[in-house]
Amino acid sequence: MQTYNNPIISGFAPDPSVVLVDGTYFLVTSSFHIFPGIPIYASKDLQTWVQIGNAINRPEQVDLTNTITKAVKLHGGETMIGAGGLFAPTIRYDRGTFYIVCTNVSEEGDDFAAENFYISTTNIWKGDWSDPKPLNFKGIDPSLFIDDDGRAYIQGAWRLDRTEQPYSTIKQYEIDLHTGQQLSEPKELWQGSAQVYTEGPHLYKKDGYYYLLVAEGGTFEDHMISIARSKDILGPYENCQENPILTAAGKPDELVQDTGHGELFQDSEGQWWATVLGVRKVDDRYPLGRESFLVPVDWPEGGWPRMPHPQLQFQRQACGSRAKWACLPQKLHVDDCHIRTPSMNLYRRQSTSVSLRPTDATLAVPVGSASFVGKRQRSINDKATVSLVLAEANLGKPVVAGLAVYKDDYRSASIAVDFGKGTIILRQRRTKDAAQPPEEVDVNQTVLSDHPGDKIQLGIDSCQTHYTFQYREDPSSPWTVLGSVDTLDLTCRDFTGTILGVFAHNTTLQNFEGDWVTFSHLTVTGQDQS
Ligand code: 6LW
Repeated sequence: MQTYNNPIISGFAPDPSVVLVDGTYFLVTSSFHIFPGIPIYASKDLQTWVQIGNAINRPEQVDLTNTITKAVKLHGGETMIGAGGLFAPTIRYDRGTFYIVCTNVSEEGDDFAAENFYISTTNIWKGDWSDPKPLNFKGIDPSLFIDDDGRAYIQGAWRLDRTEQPYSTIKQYEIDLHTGQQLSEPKELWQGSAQVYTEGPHLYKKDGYYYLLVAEGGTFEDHMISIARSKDILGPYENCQENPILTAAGKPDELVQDTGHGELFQDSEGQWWATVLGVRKVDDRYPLGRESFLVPVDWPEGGWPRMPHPQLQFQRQACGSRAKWACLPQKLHVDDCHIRTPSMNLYRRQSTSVSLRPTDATLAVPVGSASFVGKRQRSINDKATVSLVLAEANLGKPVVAGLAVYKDDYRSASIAVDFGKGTIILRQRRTKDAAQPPEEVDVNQTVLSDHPGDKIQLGIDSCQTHYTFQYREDPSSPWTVLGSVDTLDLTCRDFTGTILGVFAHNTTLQNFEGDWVTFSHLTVTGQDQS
């Protein structure tokens, strides 16, 4: 027996999809409006995961510039903050080629607009993913199933033209993966068991049955996984009497809440597993957003799969090679995050520093990209620090630059130097109610010393309940706390997680060509045990 720890991918890692190829597991997650998009993680033992690339890594593949975030009214009447962009990718492999199918959502609610596409590569390590080929359906969450006879089928959550639930239904059509040509009319497979937001389909074949796994209930408190099966790939699909086979609804004592959107897969030894989405919720706070959890699956021959609720730790027979993979070198900057499609000419990399060109786009712009680069927050107890160079050329200029925790254009908080005013400011953008427009507040500020040194250090410490913002002008002196922000202000019903990163903003409305702002030694260090 071996001890497994959860989450397997922490921080901003929803809708995990997995494929096993030659002893290596590859996992992809949603990335919404963040570029590069669709992070790819690899593991040999389902425990140590390394980000090896991003499937959307060239701005020409998918344009995220106009990806908006907006308040969306949910079925139950609540409002959520819905990010657009890359939703729920599925990864599959067939005879030497990896495929990812995905949706790019550019509007939500009444103006729902989603482009579905697939990309492929024969070398996942190199990361030269193709340009997207379109998939023809109106909906989200495409999946791909390749049958033993080589025929390929796209499943997806089709949006129904009505305002009543089920709102969406699972349909399927056959596709020629080489040309992208649709080979059959979409056919409805199943409307789900609960029939509320029936989404996230994945199809599997086992013991003479096709099994259709879906997410239902919406991605928050009522989220769940349900399953149906049929002897014929076209249906009819029979509902499992034990549905939902996973949910946290009605289980307030479970730490991992909102569980759903999952993937079933076998390890090299034939054991079944599932990766599922969940949040670590304490007093309504889940600062890292939706994350990926692993659960063992019991799937007897001819029977239905059963899975326990995800725990932070569980025992299970070791799977695959026991090789620990911690020593696999992480590719430089593979985990960088930009807001929407960036202009790469705003960034200059040196070995331990990055320079940003200040632009008039703030972290709050609803479209376009601020001058920002960061890393996903992976630990609840995290520490981000950076040195900001106080260049002569910037002093007195209309530039605000610093370190931020960024959720979306509705919510962020930053500690920054206002070069024009000679101050250090803690500024927060928040919305107490997703249905209300966000407000911007200066939580605190102080004056930069008369004779500032070459650099100032900025830091953000996080824990379950707070982000604490601090600075020091002399690296050998203790940190001075400027203030703190409640993590609740960055959490509500939403899709994304938090990103810690640096930004540079030109505060004039004219196209002021400011000097580069240089940050050195940006570190984001997780302090969590697992
Ligand atoms: C995704 C849907 C869902 O498309 O949330 O949790 C949506 N499930 O299946 C966005 O991640």
